[in-house]
Amino acid sequence: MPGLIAPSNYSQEPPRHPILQINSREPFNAEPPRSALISSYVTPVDFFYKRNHGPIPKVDDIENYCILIRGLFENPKDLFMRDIRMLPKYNITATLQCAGNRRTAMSKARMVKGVGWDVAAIGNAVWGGAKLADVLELVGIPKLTSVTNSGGKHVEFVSIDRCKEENGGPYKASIPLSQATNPEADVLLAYEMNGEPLNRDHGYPLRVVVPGVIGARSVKWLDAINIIAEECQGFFMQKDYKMFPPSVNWDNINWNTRRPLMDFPVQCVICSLEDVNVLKPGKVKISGYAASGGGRGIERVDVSVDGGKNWVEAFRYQKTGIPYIADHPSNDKWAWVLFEVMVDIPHSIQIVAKAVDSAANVQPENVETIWNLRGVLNTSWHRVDVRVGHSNM
Ligand SMILES: Nc1nc2c(c(=O)[nH]1)N[C@H]1C(S)=C(S)[C@@H](COP(=O)(O)O)O[C@H]1N2
Ligand SMILES: [Mo]
Repeated sequence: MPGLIAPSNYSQEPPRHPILQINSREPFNAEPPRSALISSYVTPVDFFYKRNHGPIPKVDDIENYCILIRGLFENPKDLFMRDIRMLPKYNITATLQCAGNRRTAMSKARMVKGVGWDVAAIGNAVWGGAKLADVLELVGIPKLTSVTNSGGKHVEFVSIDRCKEENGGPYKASIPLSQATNPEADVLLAYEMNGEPLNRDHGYPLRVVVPGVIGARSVKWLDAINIIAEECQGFFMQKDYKMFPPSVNWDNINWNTRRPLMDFPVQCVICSLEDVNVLKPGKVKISGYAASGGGRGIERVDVSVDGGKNWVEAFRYQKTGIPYIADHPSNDKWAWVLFEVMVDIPHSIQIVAKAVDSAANVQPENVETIWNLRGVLNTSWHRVDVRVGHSNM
């Protein structure tokens, strides 16, 4: 691991913005207040959720930092930052969402195991870096390869952080080689976030960004890339980040029966209101975010002010004031869509939001139907309660 070191304790953590709500301190897991997410289409780095499984690595010698590319192909190679920077640079706007986003709400239906996240384990950033397809081409693996001559079918990303789930070993994950070598999948080795060098929390000096896929596959502090025959056998691919039916519990779970989660499903959240609100009767602007995985756009966001009986369609945008059209070529296809709608609130009610993506996928009405013991992918209709009171309340 040239140039990059992994502290074994939490004495060298980077500074963080006080606005973040801390869900766990060691490892550091934090999210902004939900209202901070809708103040801009691109989430400021300071407000972007931070999801870690160990102490934050440190660069001690950037000149010597290199990633080792090894495995089932002809010419193993070490690539330095200058090699990565020599490749064409792309700026891709992509939303990263933790599979555990909205876990706390799932836990209320029935207990789940995992870090408690409210609704802000998600953020939208402009990631700058080289395409993985170009990096792999540089080491001799052509674009659009799904299997190498020596049988490589998956691309494993290995970090250097020390995770207790890996018994002190590094975080790792993999994606299919066909996705990695497809330039249109926009998988990046990113060295910038919102035009600045990545900071330590988000993977300095180099991280993977797999757009449209749960955040867990976007490995930070990249140390090595392995071309392998089977998907990565690490904890976070095999014993975590999988979705089980509601009937599976900790006594009957068999991890081998499920595939690792990849694309995230359609999601939407109201960010202008908390779970419970006291408002004056009258007009209220409801706003939030909607996103879907796999590059699918947001076809519609529906808002109800009577608990889901009647619905109005919200205005959607990525660029302020410009209507968003799902599947339009000028959209950021990997990025979330913000929505807003004015509604009239005459009395105490439940406000609900749900989105539909460009493949007509819809969100499930209730969290109970998608409950799973790890509390992943809570994409149920987002509900907030409004109690109408008077200003002196
Ligand atoms: N090396 C490493 N990469 C990692 C993780 C980690 O703990 N270690 N966490 C993953 C998870 S679960 C998520 S959701 C995202 C979070 O990225 P962020 O902290 O930049 O928001 O990073 C992923 N990459
Ligand atoms: Mo995550």
